[in-house]
Amino acid sequence: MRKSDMPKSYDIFNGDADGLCALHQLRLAEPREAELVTGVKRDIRLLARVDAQAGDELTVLDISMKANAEPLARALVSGARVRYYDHHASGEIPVHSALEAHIDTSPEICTSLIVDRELKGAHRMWAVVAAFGDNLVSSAVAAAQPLALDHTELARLHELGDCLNYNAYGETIDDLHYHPADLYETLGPYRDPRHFIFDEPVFNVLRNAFAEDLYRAGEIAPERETDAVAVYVLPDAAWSRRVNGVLGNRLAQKNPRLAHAVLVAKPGGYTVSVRAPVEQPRGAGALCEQFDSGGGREAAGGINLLPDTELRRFVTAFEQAFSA
Ligand SMILES: [Mn+2]
Repeated sequence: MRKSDMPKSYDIFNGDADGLCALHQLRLAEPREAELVTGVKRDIRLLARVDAQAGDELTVLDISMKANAEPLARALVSGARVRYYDHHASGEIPVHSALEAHIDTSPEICTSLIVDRELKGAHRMWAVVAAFGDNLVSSAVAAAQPLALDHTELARLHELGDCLNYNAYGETIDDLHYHPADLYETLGPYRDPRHFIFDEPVFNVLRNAFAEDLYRAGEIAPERETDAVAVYVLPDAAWSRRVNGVLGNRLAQKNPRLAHAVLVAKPGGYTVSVRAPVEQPRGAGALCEQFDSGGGREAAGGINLLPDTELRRFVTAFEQAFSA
């Protein structure tokens, strides 16, 4: 039991652009003091951190219900009320009078667009930022249509989405420039993201840091490159873990015919992300599944820990998988 019997509010959200902008829209429309529960982008088991009691109000954003099914059930049994907004695979949605679920798993939707729908577009521009951040470019452009923004404004919102998203990448909070809860707090005063872009120093810090990380990555020559594949190995450093997610996308866009593997060194081996060629997006998951702690989809896959001793085997299998 908690010491105080006063019911509490919790805002539980993914630390990426979509999670931040989803909560920001909600709290602009409906201000509320709440304890913030968030983390790095990959840290999605956030509900387990809340010790929910009867009367508590939980708002959950942009983390899969499937990955949080157990603590969700526990919270409902305890008598808490839960509002849940998300676009990831949900598993079975519990039927409970205290659960209000807004789940939409359509591929062109992100959580901020679901919240935007609820709020009837009241803070649409933040939903546009989030959709850009989640790499849903055509959804972002479509959502921005009624706002009649010019190209420069749209490009700036795109950049803000990328920067907010970039801040969430890392193995642990120590890798990040800002704790996502602190970054959320800096959004607070801004109803209009264009003012955040012009007035908020945090935006400049993120933009410069992002550019610097990308520059460092650009200095690294591929470890192996053929006319079908390219393998990059980044050092065991915070900047590598930050830029890793975005780097794969950038390389893939630049060389749509190549399959890319980006390895980041860590104690005992490497974290691996694989992207199949953009022009033929198949086989990434199947390749990664050949290794312990590996898996993924057709277009993209990963291996959590590739031991040093398996590096050669991986590079050979990678070349075989993607050579004609
Ligand atoms: Mn999302």
